Amino acid sequence: MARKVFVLNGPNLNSLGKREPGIYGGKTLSDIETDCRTLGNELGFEIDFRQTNHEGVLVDWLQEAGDKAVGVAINPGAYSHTSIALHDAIRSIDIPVVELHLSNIHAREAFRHVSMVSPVVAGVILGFGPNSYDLALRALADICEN
Ligand code: CA2
Repeated sequence: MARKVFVLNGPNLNSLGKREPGIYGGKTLSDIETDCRTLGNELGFEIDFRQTNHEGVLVDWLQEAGDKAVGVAINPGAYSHTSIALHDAIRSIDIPVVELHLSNIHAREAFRHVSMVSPVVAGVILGFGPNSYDLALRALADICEN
């Protein structure tokens, strides 16, 4: 049976592909979901791909992943920079979590330079556009092998 991996997406990522392609790339979130499913098949993962604009929903999904999944790839969107609740939720689960970002948050506004979740994740992938999702899944596959 394929191992379940949650791919979680935070606020405004549902607008991808509609505006700001120069920063985030031209793909929609639906395009990225399709790519994740294709790669998931290759890696032996069953992908559960979700997006919400609500912080508490991300907390609920992280807790759910702790019970059902072998790992999580998460783009927490702007909550990366503010959310102690996400930090605590990630700390509370015993599976690897990879944080990812489409853009290089360190090359942007100062308020994006800090991530509240980075200290409690297995690793961070950023700046590769939609390919950051691909790299995050490959990182999880590597972690789950060892
Ligand atoms: O680079 C990333 O993946 C981010 O997590 C994306 C977030 C941003 O707040 C983070 O600092 C970095 C933004 C999500 C998408 O926002 C859009 C805004 C306008 C049009 C399309 C998407």
